[in-house]
Amino acid sequence: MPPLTFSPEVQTAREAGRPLVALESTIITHGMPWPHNAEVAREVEEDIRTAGAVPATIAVLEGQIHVGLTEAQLTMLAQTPDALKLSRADLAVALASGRVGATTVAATMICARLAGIDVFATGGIGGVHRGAEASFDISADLHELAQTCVTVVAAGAKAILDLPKTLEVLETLGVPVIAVGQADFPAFWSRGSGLQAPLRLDTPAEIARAHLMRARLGLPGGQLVANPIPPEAEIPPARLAPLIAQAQAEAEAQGITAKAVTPFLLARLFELTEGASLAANIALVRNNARLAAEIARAMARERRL
Ligand code: PSU
Ligand code: MN
Repeated sequence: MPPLTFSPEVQTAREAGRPLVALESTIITHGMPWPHNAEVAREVEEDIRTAGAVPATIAVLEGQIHVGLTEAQLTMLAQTPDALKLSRADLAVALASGRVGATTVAATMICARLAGIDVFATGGIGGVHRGAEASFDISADLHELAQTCVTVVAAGAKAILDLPKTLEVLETLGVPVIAVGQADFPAFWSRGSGLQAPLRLDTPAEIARAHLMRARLGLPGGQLVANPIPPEAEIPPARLAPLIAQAQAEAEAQGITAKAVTPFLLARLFELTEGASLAANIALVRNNARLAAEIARAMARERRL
């Protein structure tokens, strides 16, 4: 039996068969600065409740996968920047050694599947980093999407990445990349990337049916639902491009590698945009949470049909 601990709210929802939405915790510990991280974590949970589903923020504490965090656990985690950043490779070690760990997209997908949760909302997935042809830095999130049957709602992949290569790898791995409401693959802080998304669906019901159809076909893996940032919150790509290039050059000059790369780039962009990147990140996560709640509700309805 996997070491799962459900919060009282999630336990009650499970017993009542209510739709659940998983949330990750690396965005809290490594993606946003204190105290914004704690505020956002609470707001995102509330957005899901308002949209008629139940939030389950996932983290590793005291040898258990916690599915749903109490207010105290959430605040504690938000003030633990040295929590481990857990991907597929790290999950068992963190659990076996009783460490505090925040789950990335990959690890959250694994935990959500163990907990029977089909839908998960985050900001942006990890992907192929710029310069990956030399560094080999390709996020484990992509391989997880290929093997774990959870629908991940994100604003595309983070624009600090090489988006054309990220789409190529997702295609190779057989991951459905579904843009919502537009043809363009979203670029996290910006609505468009100039790259066509391979697939497009415009309603939560269609997305839910596609998830269930994959299971009926016996296909492993999940789907990436790429939901553009709301128009009023987006940062134009032309404003971001030089700042991303600068942050990237600094990361290389400082020898930042492996798990540290994404947190470094996000933190530098927060400084270089004077907080605008964080405001956009918050808006897009909340937007993804609302759509994920709709998809989870549609999934529950489709299952009853
Ligand atoms: N979305 C955000 N902020 C984040 C992340 C997602 O808005 O910080 C995290 C997720 O946990 C994702 C991770 O899995 O960034 C990617 O890390 P890497 O590039 O090291 O795989
Ligand atoms: Mn990486």
